[in-house]
Amino acid sequence: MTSPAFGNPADALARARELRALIERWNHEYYVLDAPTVPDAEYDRAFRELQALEAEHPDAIAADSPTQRVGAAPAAAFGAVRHAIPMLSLNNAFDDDEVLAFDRRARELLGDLLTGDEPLEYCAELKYDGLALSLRYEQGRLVSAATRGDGATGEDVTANVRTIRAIPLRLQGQAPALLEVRGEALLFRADFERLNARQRAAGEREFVNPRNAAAGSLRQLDPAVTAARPLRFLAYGVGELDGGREPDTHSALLEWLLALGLPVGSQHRVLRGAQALLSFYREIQAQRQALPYEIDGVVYKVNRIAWHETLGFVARAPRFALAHKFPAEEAVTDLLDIEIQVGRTGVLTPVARLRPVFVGGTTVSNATLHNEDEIRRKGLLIGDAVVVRRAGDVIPEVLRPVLERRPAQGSGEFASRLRVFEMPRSCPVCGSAVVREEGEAAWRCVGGLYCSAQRKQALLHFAQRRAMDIEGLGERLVDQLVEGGLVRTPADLYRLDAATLAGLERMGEKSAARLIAAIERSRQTTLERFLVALGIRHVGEEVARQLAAEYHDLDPLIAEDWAARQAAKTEVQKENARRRSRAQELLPVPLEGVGPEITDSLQRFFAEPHNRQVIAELREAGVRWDAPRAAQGALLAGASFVLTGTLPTLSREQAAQRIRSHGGSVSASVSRRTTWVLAGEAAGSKLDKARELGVPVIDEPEFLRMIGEEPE
Ligand code: D41
Repeated sequence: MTSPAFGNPADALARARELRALIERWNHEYYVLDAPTVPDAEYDRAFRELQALEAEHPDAIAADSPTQRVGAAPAAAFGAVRHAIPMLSLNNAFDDDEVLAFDRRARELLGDLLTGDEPLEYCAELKYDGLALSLRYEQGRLVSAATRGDGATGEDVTANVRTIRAIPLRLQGQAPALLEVRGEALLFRADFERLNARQRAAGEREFVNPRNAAAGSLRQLDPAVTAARPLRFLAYGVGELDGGREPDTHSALLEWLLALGLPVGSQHRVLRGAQALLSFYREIQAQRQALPYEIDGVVYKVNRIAWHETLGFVARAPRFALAHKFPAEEAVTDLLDIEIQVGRTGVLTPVARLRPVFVGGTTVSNATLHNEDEIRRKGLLIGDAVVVRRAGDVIPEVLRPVLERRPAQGSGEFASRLRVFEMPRSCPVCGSAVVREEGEAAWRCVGGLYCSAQRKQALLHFAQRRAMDIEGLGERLVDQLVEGGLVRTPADLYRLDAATLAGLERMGEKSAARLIAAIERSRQTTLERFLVALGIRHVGEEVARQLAAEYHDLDPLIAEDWAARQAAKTEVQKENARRRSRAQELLPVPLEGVGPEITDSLQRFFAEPHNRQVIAELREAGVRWDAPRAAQGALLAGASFVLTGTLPTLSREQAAQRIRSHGGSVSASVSRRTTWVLAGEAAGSKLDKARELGVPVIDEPEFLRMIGEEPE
């Protein structure tokens, strides 16, 4: 982390003073009040900036600077406990190079203890994101418990720890006369969710994350409150030990603690060499979200305990261990603006425009805010500093404003810099009215296909893979087609020519020709896909499948009296209820999965003349689907196909669809029963198998001619 360079020592001093005041306040909020106002990453950044400043200007270091101690003094409410052996901190690594340097240094220091270039053995474990605790067992009984505090002195939390069921009051088996166990107190995710639900129900303040909830639960003045909190503990080491023999390796130590009845994380592993550590890191990172508790990295420890002393310490951190941290999942940035996106069905979605920020391993600059209630619930103002979270592959989320960054209300700065978000009273794209329907969170533009935003989204929906599958018709192209007035409805797509397309931005003749070919191919589809493509509200793939299976063709769907159909269905359901109570045989329910919301939507869609017009135009343009069963062409009836390799123009799905629509079937492997193998580029073992069994092999052009289509 870089600090702004302060050439002028007076500026450096002022900045250092400012940072110290900030950090002290955050420490107090975090350690004493259990109510942090900034994410850890923000704290770390300020801390490192102060460290860097003090390194550049040693005269700027004050004896009471937060950099001169670790952690915080114990709260006065709990008795102080001096740790007989200090609880050290861990050095952090944020990238691979730091891990390699750690390994190199350890090997150098161990020198002759290692033979030749044999790799150093480590025990790797998870870095639990909790609160460090020390537990003292005398003659196998729990006698005291203390928090880490500043490493030298912690708080006596014995009464509270005794209420934690995850911590044994008596050890099992051969316990030593004195054993000080060190580990982390934490809350599992599921327990945290339940705890917050309970807090909510009781009208109490919710916790920001499991770690703060764990800290808050442990540092309760009333042990009865701690007892009601589902705290856990995971052991990772030993402090004082008397009257027992410490195992030779850290991995054996963990096994020993487990045998004594202490909870130990299940993921520790013995590894040799730095590359193995890096693989472990990546493996755990991939599993991170699936773990029952939060971790913020992994920890590597030289496995042979006798070598820990040889390696020694730097400041307050041992040289035998290293914490390899994951990228922070939360960061603070500015909410620059809230813009409105209009979706396919006209829903107005507020989207946060953020000052780009690196979080969870990527740069985030936008995040959906869902709807206006969500913005109000979170209390966000445009111009706020906000906490952004991106965990794993989950979409980024704006969690909350950093209230302490907000100037006092009423001051001039407040008025000029911060703005309350207002949902627009008309569509920002087309100017049509917006309505909020009863029981819905979203505002909707009533402009329909008059609204160019909805038109664009409708076209993208029409062309998507699950619908008409027009490859290459992406967002940028649709923008140009709609804005240039070239395309208004999906039917217009079938009137485009290559010359027009080639004139568009980022379009060469080749890509124009490819797109035209893709549009051509999409004419042959299935009723199910066509129904999905129309974008009728509530009609997705599953509903489309049911409708296609029941109606076989579009005209009876258009002609259907959906209200009557729904009424008839309700009658059948009532009749069935009567029959059920009399244990009689039930009648089949028509369109089982198609409820009134869907039939209403179908009724409304097909009643709209514009929609019927577009459907008619699409049919005129040659869009067709597999004919109703009775009249189905039996070109490939009874033929069994196997597809292999990449075909020149058809996707696998498109080829399979054509085979099925002509009465053939597709199977995964070649056997004597296979009629044809349809092979493309880079065909593999299936092709060999076909040759072996003498199954005829055809290519795409042959296939297309077979079903009466013209190859390109
Ligand atoms: O999971 C952890 N948070 C963790 C913390 C761990 N797995 N191992 C640790 N090992 C140590 C040493 C090597 C110094 C005994 C630690 C910590 N320390 C630690 N926790 C809080 C400060 C230091």
